[in-house]
Amino acid sequence: MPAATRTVLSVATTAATATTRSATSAAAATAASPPARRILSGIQPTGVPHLGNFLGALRQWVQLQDQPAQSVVYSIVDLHALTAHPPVPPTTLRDSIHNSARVLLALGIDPKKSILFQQSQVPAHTQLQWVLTCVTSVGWLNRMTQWKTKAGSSPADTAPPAALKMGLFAYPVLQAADILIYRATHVPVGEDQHQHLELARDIAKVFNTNYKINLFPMPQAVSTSAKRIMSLTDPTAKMSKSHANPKSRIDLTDSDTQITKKIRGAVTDSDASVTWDPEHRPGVANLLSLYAACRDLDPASLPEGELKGVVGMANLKQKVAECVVDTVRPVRDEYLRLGGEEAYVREVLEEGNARARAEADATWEMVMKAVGMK
Ligand code: AQP
Repeated sequence: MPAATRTVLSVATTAATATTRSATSAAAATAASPPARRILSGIQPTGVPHLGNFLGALRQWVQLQDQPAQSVVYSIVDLHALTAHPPVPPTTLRDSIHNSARVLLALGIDPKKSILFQQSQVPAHTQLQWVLTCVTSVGWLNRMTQWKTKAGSSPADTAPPAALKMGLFAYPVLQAADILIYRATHVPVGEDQHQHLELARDIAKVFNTNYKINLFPMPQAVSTSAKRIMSLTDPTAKMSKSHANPKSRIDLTDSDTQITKKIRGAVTDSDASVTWDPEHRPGVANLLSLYAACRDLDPASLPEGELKGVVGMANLKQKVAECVVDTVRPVRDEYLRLGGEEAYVREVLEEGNARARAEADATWEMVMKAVGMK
C-alpha cells in the first residue's frame, strides 16, 4: 500500500475511533430518550441511483436534514443488495457502494448533518433481524406484494422456483431491523415501500407486546408528492436500477445527451394530444409526472397549465427532456467532481459507520436485556 494511502487510512481510523468514543456516550443518552423525530432511510447499491429514486425519496432526504431538532440517519443497504438474482458481482457491488455514497453526497447529503453509512458494517442490524424474525409470522411475509410478484407464477401446491431465496422472502424483516435499531420515528420512502413499513410497525408492536416494553416507536412514512416514477420503456412497471435495459431509466449520472435520447425514446401512444389519463395513457402520464415532479407541480394541471398548447409527443418529450436535464445536471456535475475525491468519500463512510455502530449498539443492548439474553 502506498505511504500516502496508509496515512489517509490511519488518519481516518483515528478519527473514526475518536468519533466512536464520543458517539458512544451520545448514543447512551439518545437511547435513554430518543429524539421526538428520528429520520432513517436507505438505498440499495444495486446500480446507479436513478431519477425515480431521486424524485420519490432522495430529494426528500436532503430537505429533511435541514429541519431542526432531529437525528438523521441514511444507509447504503448493501446486505439487501445480496437478494438480487442473479447475484451482483463482487466488484460491481464494491463500486456501487462507493458510487451510491458519491451520488448521495453529490445531491446534498451533508455528513455534518446526517449519519451516512454502509449497512453491513453495523452488525447490530443482522443481530436484531434474527430477534425480529422470531416474532414475525410467515403469513405476514407471504402477503408482501413484492414477494408475491416474484413468487407469483408458482402454484400454491408446488415449491417456489429455485431462484427464489430465503433472503428475498425475509428481507422485509431486515428492513424492519434497519429502522428499529435506530428507534426511528419517520422513514422517507417511495410509495413502493409503504407495505414494508406497515410490516415494520406490526413487528415493532408484537415485539413491544411480547416483551412488555415500549422500546420501539411506530415508524411513520414520509412521502413526496412524486409517487411512483415508471419505466420509460414500460410505463406499467416502476423505474428500477436493476432493470436489464438502461433505456428504461434516467441515471443521475447520465449526460444531457443521454437523458434527451432516453426521453425521446420513451414509450407513449399514437394520440398527439397531451392529456392527463394515467389509466388509458400511462406513457404520457409518466412523462407528465416527471415534468411535474421536477418542477414541483401537480401533473393533472399541466395540460391546461404550464404545458397548454403543447401538441405532439415529440414536442412534449422535448419539454420534459429540458426539465429533467436541468434537474439532473447539478447532481451529475458534483458527482463527477467527487470522482477525484475517493479518499474523502471513503472517510465519510468510515466515520458514518462508526457513528451508526455506536447508535445501533445502544439499542441492541436494550434488546438483549428486554428478551433476557443479558
Ligand atoms: N420508480 C420509483 N419511483 C419513486 N420512488 C422510487 N424508489 C425506488 N424506485 C422508485 C424509492 O427510492 C428509494 C431507494 O430505493 P431502493 O434502492 O432502496 O430500492 P428499490 O425500491 O428496490 O429501488 P430500485 O431502483 O427499484 O432498485 P432495484 O432495481 O435494485 O430493486 C426507496 O425509498 C424507494 O421507495
